[in-house]
Amino acid sequence: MSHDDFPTDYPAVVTCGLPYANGDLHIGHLRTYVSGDTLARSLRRIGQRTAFVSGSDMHGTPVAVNAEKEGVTPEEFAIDWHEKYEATFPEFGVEFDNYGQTHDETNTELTQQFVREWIENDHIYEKEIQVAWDPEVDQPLPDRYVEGTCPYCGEKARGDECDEGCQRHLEPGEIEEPTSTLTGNPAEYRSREHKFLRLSDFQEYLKGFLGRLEGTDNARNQPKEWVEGELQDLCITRDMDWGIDYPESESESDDPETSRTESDAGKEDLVLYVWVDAPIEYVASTKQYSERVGEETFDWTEPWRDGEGEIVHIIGRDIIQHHTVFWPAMLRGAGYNEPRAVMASGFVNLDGKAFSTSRNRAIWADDYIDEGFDSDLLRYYLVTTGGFQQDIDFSWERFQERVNGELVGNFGNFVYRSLLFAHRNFEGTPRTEPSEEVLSRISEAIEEFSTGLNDYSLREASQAGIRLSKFGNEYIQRNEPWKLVDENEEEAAQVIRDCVQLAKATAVLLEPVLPNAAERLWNQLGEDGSVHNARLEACLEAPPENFGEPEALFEKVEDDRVEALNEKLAERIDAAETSADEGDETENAADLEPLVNERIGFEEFQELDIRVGEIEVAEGIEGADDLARLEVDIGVETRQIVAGIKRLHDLESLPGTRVVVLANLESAELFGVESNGMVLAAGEDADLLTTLGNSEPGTKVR
Ligand code: B3M
Ligand code: ZN
Repeated sequence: MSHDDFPTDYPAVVTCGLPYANGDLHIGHLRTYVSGDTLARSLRRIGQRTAFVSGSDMHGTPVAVNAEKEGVTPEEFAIDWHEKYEATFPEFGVEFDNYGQTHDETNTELTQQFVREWIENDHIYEKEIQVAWDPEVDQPLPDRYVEGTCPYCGEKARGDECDEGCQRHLEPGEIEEPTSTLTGNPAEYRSREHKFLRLSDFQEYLKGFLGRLEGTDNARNQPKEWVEGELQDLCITRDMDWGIDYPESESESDDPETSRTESDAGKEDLVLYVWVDAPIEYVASTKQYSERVGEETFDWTEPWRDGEGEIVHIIGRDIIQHHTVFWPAMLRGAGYNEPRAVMASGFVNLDGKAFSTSRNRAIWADDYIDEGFDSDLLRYYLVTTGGFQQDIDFSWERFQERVNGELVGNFGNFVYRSLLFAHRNFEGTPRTEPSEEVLSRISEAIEEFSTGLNDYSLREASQAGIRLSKFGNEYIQRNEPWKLVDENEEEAAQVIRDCVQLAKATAVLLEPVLPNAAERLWNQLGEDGSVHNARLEACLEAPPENFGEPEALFEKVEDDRVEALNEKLAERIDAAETSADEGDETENAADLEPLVNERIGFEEFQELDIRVGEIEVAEGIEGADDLARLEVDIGVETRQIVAGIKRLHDLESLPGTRVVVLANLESAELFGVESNGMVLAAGEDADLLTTLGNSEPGTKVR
């Protein structure tokens, strides 16, 4: 790999985290896939040879548990979902070069080869460990078959992941107070032999690797503390029969007659941990792509093993540890190349709260498509709302605002008026050269696009085209071609020539995020071929001389539509809640903390110095998953306050927000940052308290 700017001389591989083949996709999942697709398209725009691959994650307890609920085999269950995903991604313009699945032959073989390499390189050992066991059904409880408490942060955790807390991977036996998800019984422990990958062999390597790693800050920084401390070895086998078999050693597997099959007795229930074969699918999927297009076009061994290449992983922020610690060690241990970058995205919330698939509180991929919206609109929202690492909020109001403001009002409006004017007055592109001013503004946009891309900021790269169309609108407004047509036709021709060039440039620049609209625009311009194959240089090349009457690129989202969408959503959530409540009527009341019975006197209350404040600065604290550093103006002075809101709020949108601050709380130091006061917030979601009127900062709360 190089650390040169893109485009480089080597082939790139862009991957997206594999979705577990176990249920419907929602727009939170889509954020990763749309971003991966946008990145791959962007790299191609600048001339980087790129393979874009992923696949379905078929194994592991996330699949087995859900299959069991449905009463089907994990294989049948996973295949159904895999086929569903294969059909869904293209509906959102997500066009993988190869979309495989972890249970196929390519991945099975490759995974077993990886493990053999580790064995050969002496990175594997066997150890007896205590695994959770359900005494009632007399079976082992791997991963999601147990729930309990995270030993690191104390949050509720399930099996192998602290999904609601610190997001750390948990090794078998680590979860505290484990209970079986099969029967609800407290789990017991049994000893079993398991295989381990000695991660400590890679400690020094990983430290160096993290120093080289590119991508988003969260992926580069969060793992540092994990590799500084003692590295726990990774248990790579599980007591299950759904998965890829732990491979025989070379000598035993030489004879195909004796090689193990799923039905073999003895160790039949020991398969590889899902996190072993899942990332190897990145390689397997690239291999399948090579096999399909031919090695002359794309040789998978070049980026992955025998040559050089630019491997970029796009994932959700909950699987950073797997991609920046386990995976590089796995690659290294088998003699493969390391990734160049990991981009870890934040989650998508709904009206400020996390999606809850069990409560049907989500925007499902299918529902979006059924509404008949162009997938470009959602792509635009997902890629350009907030920074990549931040959690972003989805609401139909904001969706409407972004679509109507930026896509209809700015981009759509600019190209429509330009092309319509050009068509009516010049039957297409006026026969003159574009002006220097416009050419240099386009070059600037090209530069912004490349810089954004090289900074791994898809939002910045995408905004280059949007800013260019904004410039276009101002350019038209300033030059008033509708007046010039009668007064000075030559000047009018110049202005319109410039606008048509700008329109063409926006098509190329916005193709990665808005592939459908860009193609429509390309066709309206009378261009040959497809905008999907156009390079950035095309922004500066002359458009065809003739084209027909344009059509609006986007439709406005009307208020009553938003109302209807909100109603549908609320009905759906209500219905899910009612059915959940029927199952457990006391749940809601039980969710609330009991009232405190002891009363306090008014004087005691008066000792609290509570003030109105205004957030001036909000930024994440490096290395801390949840903490943000705020500067809050409390009238008399500006306070630095540390608040646990990093993951729960879009920090960029906070400056200017009025909050309520407990000013005389004793100071404390968190992650090396001094905190002077407390910003008051409600509940687990840290819903920030604010004022109803606009009380000035410093006003005392009584
Ligand atoms: N299947 C899904 C997740 O944990 C998991 C990703 C695998 S990526 C190699 O988000
Ligand atoms: Zn935790």
